[in-house]
Amino acid sequence: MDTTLLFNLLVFLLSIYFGISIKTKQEIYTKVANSKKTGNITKTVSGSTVYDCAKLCLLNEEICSSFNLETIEGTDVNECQINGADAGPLVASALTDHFYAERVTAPPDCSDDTSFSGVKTIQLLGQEPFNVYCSGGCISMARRYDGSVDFYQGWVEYQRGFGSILGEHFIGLDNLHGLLSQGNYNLRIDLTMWPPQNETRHAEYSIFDVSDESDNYRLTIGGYSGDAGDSLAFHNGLGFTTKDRDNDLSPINCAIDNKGAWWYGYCYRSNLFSLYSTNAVCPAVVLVLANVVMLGILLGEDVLPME
Ligand SMILES: [Ca+2]
Repeated sequence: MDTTLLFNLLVFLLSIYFGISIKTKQEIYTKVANSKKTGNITKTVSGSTVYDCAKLCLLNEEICSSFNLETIEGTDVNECQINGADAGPLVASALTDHFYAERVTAPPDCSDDTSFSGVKTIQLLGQEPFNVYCSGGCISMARRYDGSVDFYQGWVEYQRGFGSILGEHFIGLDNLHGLLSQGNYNLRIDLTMWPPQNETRHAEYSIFDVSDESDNYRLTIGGYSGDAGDSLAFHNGLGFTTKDRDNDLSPINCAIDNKGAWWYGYCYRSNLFSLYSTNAVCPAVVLVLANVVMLGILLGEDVLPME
């Protein structure tokens, strides 16, 4: 059976869950790759992420003018090295990136203005600014409502994001990972059934994280609430699979077999980036069975035929 998506409106929104200390100082750290500063290292902390190290620098301004993040040779462990004002010049270093502070020119998400709806430029730590769609303080992660954008895309397209910010789009896995690394965000998914029902349901998750490329953008999902049913729990802990990058648990490529891209396992309970059926209606059989399988339908589970 071809993939069935019994919804005509699909919106993913990210809302900030806790405050972010990094952004409150309105500073951002710009990366100089493969470089380091030696001398006047006022503090070192092993096992740091770039965000941990930036926070440490912000909280210790009197001893921090910039910092190195060095990968300890032969491991994937990073060491944060805080440089004071008297550190030496930048020198080349294969295992180290250097970060220096600049004033933030754009906010890190949409939470600064919950009344604003529209396109906003945001900027993540050490990255170039990019545009997102804000709504009620939330960031739009993805939106589908007319099938105008092809979501059957490859790995690179999913990494970078695609579509139109004002129309159908996906924010991109790298942007998503960067956003979620800033703090704790909620994920909210709004679904609308095809005519004639036009009913809406939503699923909200208080635990949502996506790891980086080296870990195949692994999904962490939990803390469900809502009335759409929890069809994402099945996908917790799984890597992302596209038609040209198979990270699923099946001997076949689930993305090819189901014409989508998702955190597939063997293979899915939800498949929201699969084919979009235009001009579809819910067939009568759905009305009859809706009470039984509605939860699955609303998260795009492949349980019923479609006209
Ligand atoms: Ca496979």
